Amino acid sequence: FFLSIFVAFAALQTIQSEDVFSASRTASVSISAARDLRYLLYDVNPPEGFNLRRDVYIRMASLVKTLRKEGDDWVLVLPPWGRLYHWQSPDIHQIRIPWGEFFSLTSLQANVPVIEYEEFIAENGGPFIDQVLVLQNYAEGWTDGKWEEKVDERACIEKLLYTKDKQGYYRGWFWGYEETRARNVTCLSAQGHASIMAPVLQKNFTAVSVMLDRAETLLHDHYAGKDYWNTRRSMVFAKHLRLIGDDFRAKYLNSTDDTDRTLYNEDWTRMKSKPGSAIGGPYLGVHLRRKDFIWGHRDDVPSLKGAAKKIRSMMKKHKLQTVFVATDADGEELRELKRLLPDMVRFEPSKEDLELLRDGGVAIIDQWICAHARFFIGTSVSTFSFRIHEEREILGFDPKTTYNRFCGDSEKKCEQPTHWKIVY
Ligand code: GFB
Repeated sequence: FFLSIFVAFAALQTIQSEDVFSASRTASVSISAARDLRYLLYDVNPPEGFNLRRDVYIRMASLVKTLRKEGDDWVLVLPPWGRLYHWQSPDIHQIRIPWGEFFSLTSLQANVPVIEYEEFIAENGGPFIDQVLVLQNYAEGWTDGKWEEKVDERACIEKLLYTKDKQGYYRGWFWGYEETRARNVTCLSAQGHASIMAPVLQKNFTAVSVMLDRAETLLHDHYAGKDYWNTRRSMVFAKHLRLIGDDFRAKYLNSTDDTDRTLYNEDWTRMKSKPGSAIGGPYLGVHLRRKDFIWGHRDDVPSLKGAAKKIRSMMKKHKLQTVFVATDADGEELRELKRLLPDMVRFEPSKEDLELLRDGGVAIIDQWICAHARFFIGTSVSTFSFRIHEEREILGFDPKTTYNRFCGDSEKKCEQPTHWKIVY
């Protein structure tokens, strides 16, 4: 009896609080008989970077929407950030970072029910995941050269990154949460869009918590469609990062939202700028991707000299005196770049600030500043640049000012990035 009073009271409180964002809980109260609460967790191939992971989030959000349409009360558990290959600033703590440090959680929740991993542990009653599904391709590739959508339980192709402990639980990386363990691990060969997993999660693996590992194996349900854009628009950067970016713009780049016509609405559902309405600050924004992009000797990435030449010609053409450069160039290359462009402006936090912001926060501030520039030029096929394109699209820039990329020094056919228009 006491328990039922307690449950009813808790339910009442949930309803009374009218928290539109905790859709998962309100929905499960009213139709709890029909809809069971289930959790979808996921992780991505370890070497993948920050913005590629943001892309995978969009695919998972789409899957959760499909699952919610067709049955249970699914909630997406946000995989903590950390141990990213590109986040190499020394001596700072970079694991178990919650999404709330980089993104606005209420904004994410207005799109699809999400919770942080630690909230999952609390709700779930412990750090246990019922079922891990390790996604992989088909060992035999496409049969008959024909591509078809399919999912099948198969033997694991690569060495499994999970090991059984003495109690029979599976141990693995689990975002740096050593106490987390899984009850089951199964390999699935999957070929297709994110939502091909929906029937599998409804019929074959019916555990309460299911984690998809190597989630990047799944494709977008509909790249750049309405649902893609809703999720993308809901990925509002955390307010403190936007404010730091805005202060920097005002202080060093003579750029404010009023003069640049880049007024931002915290509530993404109301943010609908007219294309071409934004002017942007009086500077050229540059994203120059280096490191693993040059180590592969790709011919679509310029030398530093080539990049500096292009930057100067763009500044001249657009009558801009200032250039802001976001780059992951390392020591030697950065010195060379500073020699070639002595006046470039960069966001370089002090050691203390870096400890607070971490590499992810700095990446976001770099993107935010590039997103507010009068003109932008990025790096070929870098998802870091792609996310800047989208941010500028949201802010209402003329596509001519956005979809530009550097060409390799001897690249013959230098195709420029595709313009993806927002679907509201
Ligand atoms: O973001 P991301 O997936 O973009 O990965 P790509 C690149 C990482 O490098 C970012 C850092 O997460 C940042 O940590 N980085 C790159 C930068 N450019 C900048 C910059 O201008 N400023 C700051 N602050 N940080 C893909 C990777 O990277 O490239 C893949 O996701 C793989 O794993 C592939 O490495 C070759 O799409 O450019």
